[in-house]
Amino acid sequence: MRRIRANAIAILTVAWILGTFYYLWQDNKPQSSPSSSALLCPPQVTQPPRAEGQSQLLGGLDEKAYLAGKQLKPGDDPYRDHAFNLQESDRLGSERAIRDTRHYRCASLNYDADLPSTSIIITFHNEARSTLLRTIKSVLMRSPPSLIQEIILIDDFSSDPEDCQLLSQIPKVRCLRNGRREGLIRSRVRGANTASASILTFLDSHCEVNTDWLQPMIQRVKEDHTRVVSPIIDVISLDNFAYLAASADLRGGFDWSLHFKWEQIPIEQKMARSDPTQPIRTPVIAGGIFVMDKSWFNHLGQYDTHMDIWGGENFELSFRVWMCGGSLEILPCSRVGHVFRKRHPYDFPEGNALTYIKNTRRAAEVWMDEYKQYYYSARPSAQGKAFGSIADRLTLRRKLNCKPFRWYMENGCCMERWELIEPLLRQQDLCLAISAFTAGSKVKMEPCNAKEPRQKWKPKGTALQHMVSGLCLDSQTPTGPPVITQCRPQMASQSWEPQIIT
Ligand code: LR7
Ligand code: MN
Repeated sequence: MRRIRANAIAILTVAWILGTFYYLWQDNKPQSSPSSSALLCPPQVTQPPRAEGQSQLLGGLDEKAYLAGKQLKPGDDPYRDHAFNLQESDRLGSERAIRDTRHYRCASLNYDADLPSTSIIITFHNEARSTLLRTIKSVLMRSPPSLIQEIILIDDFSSDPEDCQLLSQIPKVRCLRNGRREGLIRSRVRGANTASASILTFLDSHCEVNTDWLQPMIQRVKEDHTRVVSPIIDVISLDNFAYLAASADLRGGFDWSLHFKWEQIPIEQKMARSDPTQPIRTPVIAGGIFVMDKSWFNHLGQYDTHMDIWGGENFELSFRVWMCGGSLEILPCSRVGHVFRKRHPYDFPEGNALTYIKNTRRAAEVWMDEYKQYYYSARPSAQGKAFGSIADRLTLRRKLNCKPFRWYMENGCCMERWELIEPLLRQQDLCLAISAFTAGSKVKMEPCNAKEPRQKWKPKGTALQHMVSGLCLDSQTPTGPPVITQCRPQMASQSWEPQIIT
């Protein structure tokens, strides 16, 4: 009898432990997993509004006529004009249900009842009618109406001026048309300058916002106006327009050529994240979809309006926000879909490469201090290319009393660290090399080559010694570029924080 009771207790204990584990596992399981949850909880789908609401949403705009006004002709390449499958986009119509891709715990969060309203700013250049209308409609469908002060469209001198006029018939929508092609940076500034709400929300012209996308972002900015926040950006397939959930473990990053990329959240931060609804601090934002307090946007100097067409403004804004007293975060409970493309469907009047170089050079020259040398090593073609005057932006930086780039690099939020894989000191594909074998010589980045004597280093206490010259890496002053000097490992300027490589 006692034996049986002991067994029963043991079985119950095991069952209880298994049950606990199962519960915890369920809790962490990505909601998108279709298999085990299929029977109990059908995937949540964000429904379009009921039929009677639809006509009101668009006011005077005759949607059918608008969409029919520009359609693919039989035999045309559906990818030609927009670098996505226009036929599929048109076929979808202006609204559709999309899956609620948030972690299920997001649905039970509460937001203040008195959140401030926002001006939505969307700039476009020759956007397809169906994608642009879906962007606008998804905002009207999936945002609490009281939070949408207005939707400001900036038509960046698209070939057809009619789109702007027609879309202005939609309630809350205003459309401004540029008299010449300005690019997305100056267009956004124009939009921000006419916005009447205290909070700005930027969107690309081919997005679909998801359930409760706006409240988490406005809440964070309301609590602290120096926060600049963005959603997790889901993927809308450029081929079949399927709405796909993006990973919730990514943040923004870049390489030294100032090329944006998504990167995994560092492992120690990931382990520390017990609550999947919490914000993720990010070194940079992708650039197109974010919410920012309007006076903070203005205080920080809006954008660098000498940047043209496309590119680089996301780094410039991100560096500036961190270095001048703000912060950047991604909010996992806010989801917005975006059509990611493989090429630009529009022309760059000065050429794509030159424009990107001009814009990123401006960002590097104004914000990156001695680290700009890494940019030039990674992008040698940038040297000598025109980038205009940066005097105004340097004055701005001084006036705002912004921290050095070194601070940005060292405060955890940044790039992959240096790796000493003897004898190379590498960061991705580039290695640290001395420029000459004499004391005082500068160091630079170049493609790794383990046979190159100028690239060979070894640790010497907390210092790093160049093997051939015997000199040590020295940061001199915080603002000057690093050099090699006589080894004095006890000196702070020669002391480098170790990192264990496994
Ligand atoms: O001359 C132009 N004028 C414009 O108004 C060129 C573009 N545009 C508009 C365009 O119609 C679109 O609405 O500007 C917006 C962005 O242009 P895209 O969609 O061609 O850019 P992208 O999605 O490839 O680029 C990302 O990086 C850009 C760098 O300048 C901008 O910051 C984009 O807003 C940004 N998009 C996103 O962050 C969405 C997520 C993608 C990622 C990563
Ligand atoms: Mn885009």
